[in-house]
This record gives sequence, C-alpha cells and structure tokens, in this order.
Amino acid sequence: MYSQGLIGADGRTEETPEFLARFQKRIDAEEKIEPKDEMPEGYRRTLIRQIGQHAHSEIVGMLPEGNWITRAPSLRRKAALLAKVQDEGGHGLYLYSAAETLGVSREEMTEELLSGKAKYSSIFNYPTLSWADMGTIGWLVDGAAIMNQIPLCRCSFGPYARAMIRVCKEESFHQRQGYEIVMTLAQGTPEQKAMAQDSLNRWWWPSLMMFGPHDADSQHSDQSMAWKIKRFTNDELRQKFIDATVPQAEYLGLTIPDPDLKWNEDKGGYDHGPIDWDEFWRVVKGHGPMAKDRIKARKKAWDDGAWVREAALAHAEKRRARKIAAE
Ligand code: BYC
Repeated sequence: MYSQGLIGADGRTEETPEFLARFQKRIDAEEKIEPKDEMPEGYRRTLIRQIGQHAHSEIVGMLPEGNWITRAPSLRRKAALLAKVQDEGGHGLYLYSAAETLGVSREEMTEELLSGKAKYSSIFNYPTLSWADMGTIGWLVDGAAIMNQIPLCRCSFGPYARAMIRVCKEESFHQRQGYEIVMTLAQGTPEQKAMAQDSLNRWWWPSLMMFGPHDADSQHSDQSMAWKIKRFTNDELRQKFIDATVPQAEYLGLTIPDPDLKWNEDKGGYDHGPIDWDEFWRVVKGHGPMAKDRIKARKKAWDDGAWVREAALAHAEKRRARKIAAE
C-alpha cells in the first residue's frame, strides 16, 4: 500500500556545488530558512515529505482516541480527552500550513495520504481496546512525540520550527493527562491495575517504533541531520525516551514488557531487548491491524467535507468579485 509519494519523492539535488555550499553555510550558522529563501530542491522535498507525514499523523491520530470520547468514565475525563483530540486536529492544521509554504497544497497532500502514497505514523495503526489505552497513549505516544518534537523546535526551516513550539506545549498537557489516567488505574482495584498493565504491554513496543527504523536502516537521517532538519538520530531519541520512561513505569508499579531491559552503568542508560523490525515494516507498508479502517475514515471525512470546501471557495469567490466591483 505504501510507497514513497510523488510529493517529495526525490531527495536529489541538481544545484551547483557553490549553491549547495552557500546554503550549507547558512544552515551551519544556525540561520532559519524561510519559505521564500533559496533552498535546494532536496531540502524542500524532504521537508514536504516529513511535515506532510507529520500532519497526517496528527489527523489520523485523532481517530484511536476519538473512538473513546463517548465512553470516557467521567465528565472531567471526557472534557480533557475532547480537548486533547481537538488539539491534535489543530496540530495537523498548523503542519499542513507549514508544508503549504513550500508550494504544495493541502489537497495534494491529502490525496497522497488517501491513495496510500504518503505515510503517517505507524503507531496509529493499532486498536484502542480499553479505557486504559487513553492513558497509555497520552503517556507513551505523546511522550514519544514530545521527545521527537522538542528538537524539531530547532529545525532549520522556520515555519516548521515555530509550529513545533506550540505543539510541544500542548503535547506536554496531553502526556500529563495520560499519565494521570494510568496512575489512577495503577492505584485502583486489581482489575484496573491489570487493565493498565495490559495496555502498557500492547503499546510499549509500537511506541519505540515511532522513532523510526534503526539508524543503520534510516535512509534519510544523514542528509536530514546535515540540513539540521533532524537534530538527533532515530536511535538516540529512542534511547532518551526509554531512559525517561522506565522510572515513570517503576513509579506506577507497572512492568515494562521487556525482559532484557536493564540499566547499563557504563553508557548511563538502559539496554533493551530486540525490536521486531519485521512488524514495524509490515505496519509502515500498510498492513497494520487498523490500517484499512484509518484510511477509510479519512476518506469518508474528506468526501463528506467536499461541500464545505466548495461552499467556502464559492463564498470567497463571491466576496472577491464584490470587492472588485466596488473598486
Ligand atoms: N511510521 O529514513 P527514516 C502525535 C518511514 S503524531 C511510519 O528514518 P525520517 C500524536 C519514513 O517516513 C506525531 N513511517 O525517515 C497525534 C521513511 O519512509 P519514506 C508524529 C515511518 O523521515 C495524535 C522510512 O520509514 N510525529 O504526536 O528521516 C495523538 C525510513 O525512515 C516511521 C512525527 O511525524 C513511523 N514510525 O525519520 C497522539 C514526527 N518511521 O518517507 C499523538 C516527524 C519512519 O522515505 N517525523 N518511517 O517513504 C520525523 O521526525 C521523522 O520523519 C521520523 C522518520 C523520525 C518519523
């Protein structure tokens, strides 16, 4: 189902060495690159690919949690979850807007998502089976997202970096609301604690996969690091996430489902067991448990919204014509 999309498909640059050196000098001097600045085509395409994928992840990511809004156990939980899911929609919109500054339309990006050419985060292809999953998603999935997105606030492309600042603030609230849900369950009845543990068992490994393939298999990392789009490699961020999360699980009295997890004094971090990369690539290639449902839901929303887009365009056109007539 997935292949590299037409937008951003080709990371090669055809610019002269002098042009590329001049651009790299700006990057190395930590200057922000703005939409109207000269930039290598590969830089532009890499950003469209990554920001587009990021935007799709935010919007598709509304679905697993949206599914639980009506079943939240109290009004307080319902209000918080509703606000969180709404925030994710907002993140998607900032990100689509940031990508649009690079000359791609939201329609094109959406078409690539719906046709299966553009990716979204593998994590959203897993089902949400219990209320505990709302806690675990906030705790682990938003936790992993923050770990990945904080360095993106220093991304060399201005609009992406600026969008990330607000996104990270909101993700921080999401992570806390999730952790609070898990804490309540972990301190509750034995059944509630078991529900939290079951949820952690199911989400732990997929959360580690969010950071992308092992560095040795990450085809884009070297170039993206040189352009300071990425500031850390996939494995570096995954390690930071594990080191931050293990003590949180210990505090909750929950067990991370990795028998090989142990503190390594020499490296000052945790060693962990092997990640199932076959599962990762299966999910990335569109064979995740919920992949078909996610795309079906996005397609329905896009089709159902067609009349709104048409009406908005017609309204804008009328206003423009009226303004011209009045001039
Ligand atoms: N899932 O060379 P690599 C959220 C692809 S949502 C699917 O390492 P790169 C939230 C990768 O695209 C936040 N695909 O790539 C929302 C590439 O394929 P293409 C989501 C993946 O770009 C709602 C290939 O594998 N965050 O917080 O250098 C509720 C090789 O990878 C994945 C973002 O989107 C994956 N996990 O690094 C709750 C962060 N990993 O494109 C929470 C922005 C890799 O060549 N993105 N692939 O066909 C990034 O930081 C980077 O794109 C990645 C991958 C670290 C993900």
